[in-house]
Amino acid sequence: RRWQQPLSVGEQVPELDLVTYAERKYYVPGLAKPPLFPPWDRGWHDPYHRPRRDPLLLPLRKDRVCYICHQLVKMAEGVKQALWLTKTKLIEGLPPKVLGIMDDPANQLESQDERVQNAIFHACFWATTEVVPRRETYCPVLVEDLLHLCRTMTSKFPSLSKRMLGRNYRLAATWERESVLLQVRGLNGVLLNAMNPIQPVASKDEILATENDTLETFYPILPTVDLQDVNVYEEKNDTGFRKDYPYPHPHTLYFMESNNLRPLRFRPEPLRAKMLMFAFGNALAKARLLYGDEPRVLEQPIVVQSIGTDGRVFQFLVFQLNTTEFASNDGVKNLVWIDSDQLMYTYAQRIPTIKKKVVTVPAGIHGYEPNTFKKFLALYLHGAV
Ligand SMILES: *[C@@H]1O[C@H](CO)[C@@H](O)[C@H](O)[C@H]1NC(C)=O
Ligand SMILES: *[C@@H]1O[C@H](CO)[C@@H](O)[C@H](O)[C@H]1NC(C)=O
Ligand SMILES: CC(=O)N[C@H]1CO[C@H](CO)[C@@H](O)[C@@H]1O
Repeated sequence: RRWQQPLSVGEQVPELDLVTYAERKYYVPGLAKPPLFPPWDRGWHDPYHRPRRDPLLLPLRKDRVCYICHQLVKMAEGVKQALWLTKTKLIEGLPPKVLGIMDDPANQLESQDERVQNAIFHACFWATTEVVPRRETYCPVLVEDLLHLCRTMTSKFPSLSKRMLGRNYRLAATWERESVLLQVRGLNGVLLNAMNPIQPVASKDEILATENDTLETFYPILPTVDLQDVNVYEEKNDTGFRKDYPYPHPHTLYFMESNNLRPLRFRPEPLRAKMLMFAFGNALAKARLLYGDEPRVLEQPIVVQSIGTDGRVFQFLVFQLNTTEFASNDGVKNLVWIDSDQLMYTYAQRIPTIKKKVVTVPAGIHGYEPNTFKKFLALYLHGAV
């Protein structure tokens, strides 16, 4: 507790002396309670007895609350809430440019489906000896394998070699939405960086057409619900990479929701919201670096993509930051294309189900969906073909 001088009788009536038991060092009935003593200073730094710091006196303490979105925040209203916070317009499905890359047979691997199925087999069956493979093992392995398949396109498109995967980097982006201070912070997915930025996906007309769009609200619920409110924070904008990093442009952000425990794992809707918040955060941090802190409509929009998966269901997202004016609801909006709930396969079974000596469900992968990997590859190739 901070040292306070309690009000004592002696102060009020000067001719009376307050007799306390301070000198006796123990409680004596009839004598007054001594005032609190000033905190004792040891005179040297003892790491085992560090004095507790008063949260009200911390140097970064501010009166204004900041709402923080970090990697564990599950937003109750999902994508709708993220759209409001980032002033973004949602378009279902992937942008035509990406669909064009996807449908071009020149952008496919040789014997693609076989290799993708091998990757699934590897992740689910061959990389582990467990009878029922754990999500924690097979989900990251599957994403690694798929990325490896994507990388084999480098011989065809040499500019793919100018990419780098970044892990465990820490992001910070601050913005103000309708007088609410917000931040996206901390660790997030695996980020693929590129030497060259992705060109804008939406044309000028499409961007201007968003001017008259209104953002959906969810009135009785606050837009900041479930975000962490803090008073001790720094208003920081940081891409998480040094200024001279040779791969300065964020390209695609991969989220692997591989927690084995279902309550801890993100369901598809909160996962999409998280993907949108962090794609936005990466784009905003980049925009602050390029164009400064002033809110403005960007001449050259910034595009960041994101892919989230739990090892079976994939979510694809393309985000375009066209404005950093978040204070008002009018004017140009940012754009996001989301293709949700794409199955790569329905289920994988290691041991066949046998009933009455008849194999009812054979072992292997069931319900393989070739289009999902095509989308995965198209997002990877975006910006290089
Ligand atoms: C937006 O609405 C205003 C007024 O209603 C109109 O003048 C303007 O042309 C509209 N803009 C677009 C892009 O539709
Ligand atoms: C980060 O951006 C916010 C919002 O524009 C600004 O208030 C803050 O000063 C910036 N911080 C730094 C360190 O540039
Ligand atoms: C590249 C691009 O289309 N940028 C546009 C973003 O939106 C503003 C405002 O409509 C335009 O001025 C930019 O040209």
